[in-house]
Amino acid sequence: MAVARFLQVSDLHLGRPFGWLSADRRADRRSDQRRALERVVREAIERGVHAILIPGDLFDEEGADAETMAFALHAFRVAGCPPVLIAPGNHDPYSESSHNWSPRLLKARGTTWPEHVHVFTSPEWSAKELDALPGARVWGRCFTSNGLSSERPLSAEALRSIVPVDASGLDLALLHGSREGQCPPSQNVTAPFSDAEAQASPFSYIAAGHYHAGTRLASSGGRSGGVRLSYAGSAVAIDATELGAHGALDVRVEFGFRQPFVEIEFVELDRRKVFELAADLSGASSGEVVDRRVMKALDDAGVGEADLATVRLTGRLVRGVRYSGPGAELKARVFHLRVDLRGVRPDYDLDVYLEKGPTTTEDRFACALLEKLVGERDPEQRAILESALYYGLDAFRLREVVPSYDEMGE
Ligand SMILES: [Mn+2]
Repeated sequence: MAVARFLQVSDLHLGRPFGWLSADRRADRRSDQRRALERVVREAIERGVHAILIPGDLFDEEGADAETMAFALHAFRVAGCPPVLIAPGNHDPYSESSHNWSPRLLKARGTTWPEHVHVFTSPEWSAKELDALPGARVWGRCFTSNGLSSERPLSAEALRSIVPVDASGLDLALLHGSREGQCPPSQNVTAPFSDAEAQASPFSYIAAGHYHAGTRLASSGGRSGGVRLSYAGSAVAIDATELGAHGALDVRVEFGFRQPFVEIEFVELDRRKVFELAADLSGASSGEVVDRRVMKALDDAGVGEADLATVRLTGRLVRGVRYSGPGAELKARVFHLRVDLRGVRPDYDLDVYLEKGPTTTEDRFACALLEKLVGERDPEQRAILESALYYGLDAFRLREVVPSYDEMGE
């Protein structure tokens, strides 16, 4: 019996601009991504894995900037780094004209991927054998454009040419695509496959990329036992919706004696965590009190200084209290804070306008918008009308309008 060991990491999105972070934080986050990849190489060496598996989206886009490319091309040039197998995804597809992958274009710039880095350059499945692991084959396929693909990479047709060597042999796959029924709301379906297709495939284990949240599929028999497929998720969180911990997977496979058995262990890579919290500002008598409520929500949830948080405020803002976003002390509490005020409503008694009928300009304005609101069913249109109503009333009552009923960040 042999034990094969791999480190699976994907969706690093190196070179991401991080425009949603404040300008002085973007470089830090890009540096976090690079540290994560360096850590992958270190962990791979320390754990003695047979290969690093990267099922797609190592880069954020096809023509990565020079600094990102220089880093990536050197990241694996570390003594003792095991073979690295890369299956380009929809963000960093392979083509002859790709500045990330094309050997010809890289050579023209006087560089190349190291010998031990293998890039799958065909959209058809092809295999790579590992010298240190006789009897094992790692299969991969690549994206060739960044358009969404409806091709089914695990259909019987796509897998026709793959014939397992023997029942105790090991066939692994690197697959960038979408497990049906599991697509996060912020992502697109591309290269779709069903759980049934994954279970029926000739692969003992499928290292999947594309989804930024980690998920796994247990084997229901067939070619292997244990875990049949898993997504490591993004190596570091790419946006504020990617909650929780992010990292790689240590994949261990017993094979060669009986049917392969697969176990995985999560390896945390992101030094920051992403949180989404709620806080009620009802009764807060000043902006500082609102900040303290947000601060308490952060404390209660155990948010660290290095972390990122979205805090959704709810409740009714006391009349006359202005809140135009977090103050300096609160901003300094975390790496990134976004305060969402869309759930906040001011303390205006709207029924009064409808009861007494319009007599002043303010009344006529309020009644006109309230009537529109009553007739509107679309939630987005309702939200716009509501904001317009409250901003208008602010203008009449407080003689000023500050952004309060929208989203606010650092
Ligand atoms: Mn992708």
